[in-house]
This record gives sequence, structure tokens and C-alpha cells, in this order.
Amino acid sequence: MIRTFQQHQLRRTRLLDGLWDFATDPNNVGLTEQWHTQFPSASRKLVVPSCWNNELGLYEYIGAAWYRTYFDTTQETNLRLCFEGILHQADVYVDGQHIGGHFGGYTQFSLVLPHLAQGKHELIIRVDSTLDWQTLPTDVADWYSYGGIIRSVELQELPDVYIDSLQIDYTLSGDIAEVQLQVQLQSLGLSDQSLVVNAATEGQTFSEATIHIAAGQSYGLSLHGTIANFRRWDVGHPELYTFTIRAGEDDLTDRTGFRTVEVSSGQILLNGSPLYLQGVNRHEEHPEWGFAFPPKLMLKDLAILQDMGCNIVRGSHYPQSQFWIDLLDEHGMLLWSEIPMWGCFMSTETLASPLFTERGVHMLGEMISRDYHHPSIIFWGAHNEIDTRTQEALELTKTFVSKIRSMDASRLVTYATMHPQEDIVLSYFDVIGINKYYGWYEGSVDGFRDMLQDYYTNAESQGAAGKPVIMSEFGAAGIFGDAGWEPRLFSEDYQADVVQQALQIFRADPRIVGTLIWHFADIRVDVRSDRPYFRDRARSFNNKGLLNEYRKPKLAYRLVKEIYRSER
Ligand code: ADA
Repeated sequence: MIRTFQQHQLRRTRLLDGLWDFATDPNNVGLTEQWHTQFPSASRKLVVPSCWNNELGLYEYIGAAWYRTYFDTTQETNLRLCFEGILHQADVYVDGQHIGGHFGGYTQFSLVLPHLAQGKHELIIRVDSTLDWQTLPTDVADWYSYGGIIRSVELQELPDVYIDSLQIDYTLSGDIAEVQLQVQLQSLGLSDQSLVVNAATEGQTFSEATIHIAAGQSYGLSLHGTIANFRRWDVGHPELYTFTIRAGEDDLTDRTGFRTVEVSSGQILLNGSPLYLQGVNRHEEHPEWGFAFPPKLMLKDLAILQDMGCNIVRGSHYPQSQFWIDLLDEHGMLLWSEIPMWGCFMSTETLASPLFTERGVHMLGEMISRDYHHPSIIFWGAHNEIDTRTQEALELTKTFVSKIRSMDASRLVTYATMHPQEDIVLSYFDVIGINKYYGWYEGSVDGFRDMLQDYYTNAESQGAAGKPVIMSEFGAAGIFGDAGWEPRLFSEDYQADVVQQALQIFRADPRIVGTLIWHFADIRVDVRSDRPYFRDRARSFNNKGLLNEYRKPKLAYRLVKEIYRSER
């Protein structure tokens, strides 16, 4: 996996990233012609990870495509293939056999191949980037429909008993952290085994266990430890603890930071102190790389966020790379993480679809289990801009929020509403995010004042008064370099005016605990002729970035930096 730290010392891992064979399949003949056993000869090479839409001739391609590579095993081995992100449907074949599939482009999955014979193996993946009304996102999304293997592919050699998962939980009291490590082991062996499982962090050893695991079975155990005088993770104070589990011949290292997040008297408290959140929304996207965003640029994006004076970023609108979240952990920057809910604002049909709900619940599960340990994440976002005035949205909200709370009670649950004045789901959340675009889609910036008043009235009528409010999206488009003497629509001046005035209103309202400007940088948008949406997106970009797509600052960036770095 591409992380900022090493996860295994004992388990052998290797990345399969590099040049793969690649063939598009616009008419979907690959399944009938069995391309998984006979890869088409008319293929080309493509780098993994990448998005195919960044290649010549494939800019507009949405549909199926096939990828192939090879790997060797020097002896009979148990293998685990880990896929960090494939947009959107993946079907995996090894040596002609279908070994598994996965839907959902922004969460990782893995497949285990027990006792794979020694030799050269062929790995073929059918990827389908087609979206529709029941997918997350739907086929209407305000970002580019990239397809491909967007994140790394890793091959791991597993011993007969391996560590399947680790969950680190803790309770803090005074300067003592009580830590519980839940370890799930899996046997692939043909005979029972006894082995020692132990854990350590920073030289401190935890309780140790000798376990007996039956052939082919799984085994769960928990190890405990106490850390005295622990260091708290906080904004700008990225104190992290690295835990290493050893189980027989296998190991796993993961990392967390100790901190508390709660809501009290209309405030968000981090480690007991009120937080005022200053940030932006950020897509993990770049015109040259699409969603296969390189680590080098992540470091630069982070430096820009710090320069601007941000303490939070919203991972709009999907789980972002683990490398990015590792960096946020390491720099004391907060994160709002969510699943790709986009395109459900026009009708409730999608919200009522059982398949859509099931996919959403599954993605929430995958996001939370992948990212459970990151101290930077303080919010799980359940959905974005669905029609939260409706019964369908209410039912979906209940299902999503209970899924989130069943998996993680240590973080706050939020969402982004575009109907704050009539919203009926407020009471299910800890924090309310409001997306509104006065000064752009609706009237003048002053409209924010009446909207907020109406929201507070609505919240009161639903027993949700006093919940902390974040302005989770607001902004205006400004084309980079278009400046003048007057703030015309689409100019840098107009955008800067809207953002500045809006921030003044929000910062003066004590019920608002944070602002997330839409958006960090301009992003590419899908405006193909068969897609009637977003025809107002000049240059085929959402131009509401404070930076352009190549991270050059606009006027609004400089003003926001001044505001975010000043006292409220
Ligand atoms: C919405 C949406 C964003 C973006 C924005 C805009 O609030 O959540 O993804 O599309 O509007 O620019 O209109």
C-alpha cells in the first residue's frame, strides 16, 4: 500500500504498479469473447495507477476496459492482492479464473489466493467506469467521469496464519490512555497451529497471548495496554503512536493518535477545547493525473492548505488516498471524510432504491474500516445535497447514520444540506453542514443572513437547535487571470468579493463553528454533448477554486489567507 510508513517487516509485499497491457471494450464483447483467457492482441500499454481519460484518444471514454500484468511466485504461496482504488466496477481474474469483484471506486479491497502454485501468473482486471442512477456517484456528478485503476495494486505473501485486521480503540482519562487492540487472524493452513501474538508501541509491550487456531478458521482476540503520560494528537500537534502486531510469522503496523472529539453547548470540542474550523473542500484531482493523484502533489497541496491558514479540509466527495490522510495525520490537519453521494438532488427515486442504499452502506463500511485509525478524521459525512425535505431522504439518513454509529462512536456524524430551511433530517446528526451559494446561484451574498435565520427557526422546530453549524460549501467561479476594474461574473474580483463578504457574515455568527470554501482548486467537469448538465462550466471546469487546476493562486486565495490568518 502507498502509505507514509511501512506496514510490514515480516510479510513480503511488492507493488504491481507499472506498465500494464490495456484494451478498451466499448461494445462489451470481452465477456463473451473471454478476454480473461485470451487477452486481445490489439492492446496498448497504460501505467498503473492512472486514469485512462488522461491518455490521447481516451478523453471521453466511459465504459469497460481490460488490464493485464504478470507476477511470479518462486514457490507455492498464499497471496493477497490489494487494490487501493478502481473506478468503479472491477472484476479480477488470475490465470483465467474469476477470483472476485468489487463496486466502488474510492475504497480498497483485497482478494486472497491460498496455496497458489509456483510459477508465472497472469492477472487480468476488467474495469467498468459506467455509472447510472443507482451508482455512487450517480451518472450526474459535478466532476469528471474518470475511469481506471487509480491507485496502487499490491501483492502480499501470506503465511498460513495471517493477520486479517486490526482495530485500535482507546479511552483517555487524565494522562493515561487505556488501549485495546482487536486482532483478527485467519488460517489458510491445512493443519491446526499454535502461535504467539503480541503487540508493541514505542518500546512498550502489551499483553501477549498464545493462541490455538484451527485449520482454515478465523480467530479474534484482544490485547490490552496502558500508556502513561501519553501525548495528545491535536491541530498543529501531530503526536502519533505506531503499533506493531506480531502473530507467528506475520506482522502488521498501523498508526493512530489519541484525542477526543465531542459536541457540547453548540461547540465542537477537540481534546475538550472549542474548535473554530477554517478550511476548504478538496477533490483529489488534477488535469494531468485525474484521480490518480501523485504523492508529490499531495505534499504540495498540504503545504498550500497550511499557507492559507486552514486547520481542516473536506474530502469532497469521496474517500481520498490513504497517503493523503497519513500526511494530514502527520501535520495535525483535520479531515471530513464522506462517500460519493452526488446527483440525488433532483429526484427521490435514487434515494428509495434498495440497491443504491446497499451500495452506500457498503461504502460507508469500507471507508470506516479503512480509515478508523486516522486521528485527523473528526467527521464522517453521510451524504451530500440529497433532497433532505423528503421521507426517502429521512429513511436513507436513518440507515446511513446507524451504520456509521454502529462502527464508530468516537467521531461526529455530519452531512451537507442544500435545504437547510426545510430539512427534516437535522436531529440525526451531531453537526450540520450547509451548502449555499448566495452571490452565485441565488441572489446576493446578503441572502445568507435570511437563510441562516430560517435555518435556525427550522432547527428549533425540529428540536435540533443548538447543533453546531459549519458552512460546508459556498463560493463563486472566477476564471484564473480574468481580472479588471469591476467585479464582473466569472472574474477573479467577483469571486474574491463573494468569498470575502460571505466569510465576514459567517465569522460574525457565533452559531457557526466553521467554514469550508468551495473549492480548493478548479476541477475538470464532464460537459460532453450527450450530457446536458453543467453547460455553464466555462473551460469545462468548475472554476470555483481559490487556485486554478495547476495550483496557481487567484485573488480570492490571497484574501482568504489574510482572513484565515487573522483573529475572528
Ligand atoms: C454543490 C456540490 C459541489 C459542487 C458545487 C457547485 O454544492 O456539492 O460538488 O458541484 O455545488 O460548484 O455548484
